[in-house]
Amino acid sequence: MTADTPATSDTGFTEHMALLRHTIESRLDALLPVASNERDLVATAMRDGALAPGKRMRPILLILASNGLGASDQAALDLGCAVEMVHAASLVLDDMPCMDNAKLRRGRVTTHLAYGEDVAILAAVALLSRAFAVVAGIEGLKPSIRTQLVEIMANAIGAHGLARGQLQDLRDGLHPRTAEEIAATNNLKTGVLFSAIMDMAYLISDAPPPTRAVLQCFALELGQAFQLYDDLHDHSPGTAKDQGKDDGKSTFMALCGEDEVKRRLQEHLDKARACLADAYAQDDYISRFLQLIFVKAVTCA
Ligand code: GRG
Repeated sequence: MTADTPATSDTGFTEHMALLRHTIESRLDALLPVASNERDLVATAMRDGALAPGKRMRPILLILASNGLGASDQAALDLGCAVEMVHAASLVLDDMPCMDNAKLRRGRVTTHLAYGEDVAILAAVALLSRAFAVVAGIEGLKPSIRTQLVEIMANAIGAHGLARGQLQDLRDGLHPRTAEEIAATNNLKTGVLFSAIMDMAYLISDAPPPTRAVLQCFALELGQAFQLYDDLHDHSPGTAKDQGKDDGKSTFMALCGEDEVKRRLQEHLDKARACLADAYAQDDYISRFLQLIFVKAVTCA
């Protein structure tokens, strides 16, 4: 996986991705509550936050990963939508004045600026609660699998997952950190949700047990790569969110500079690709999807 050849030259793949995004967004729309009247601001803000134009990387990855392991489409779709709701909740909270104090997200004004901080917090809580209800309601799964899926999602969000990563980022990020400390925070902020996604894909499929660890290894590498990519583009115009939010923070960009970040990014992408080759006899779509996400990421590695 390098950033040289955009996968968009393959129309079959491009059409498949467009259809997948459309399917995910329609299902997300159907799963989110509809505002009963104009004062129902929590439901409105939930919909705005979750349906705003994001990349849908997490649900797409979950669906591609589980399809490649022979899982049912419907379970993967609903799980993917639940994870997207969790992701949307995390973005709403991340943007709040007590955290990143952002004005722009997904090309739109942030939820707390549009609706107020009270509504933003409540919408994030309600998105999380809806996400768990969606997982609990997925049909055709053994109860023991459904319980594990709920547990995986809860652990990814909680005190040893995203919440911990966010606090480390907010507090420890203000002081100089070692590369290991930054990588550990990045893993918690970003990698744990990818780990949850790959574990969910494994659990709803018939993959052999050794595949599980390989998928986890892939998620770890992807999480590191994705956070480096995010840092690299902190000052890029046209990212549909505020620029320069990492200024003054101890990130890999501050510690090592752009060239080293690109080198590390390429290294993580290469390792991720090796894990994919291990887990899937024939992986086409996941690596091509990642190619789309990381295109233009590495120009000097
Ligand atoms: C309540 C779920 C929850 C978490 C509480 C606020 C918080 C703790 C965590 C925030 C963690 C965070 C914002 C991580 C950043 C992850 C990241 C790189 C987001 C950008 O993801 P993209 O580029 O965004 O996939 P789009 O908009 O395309 O979906």
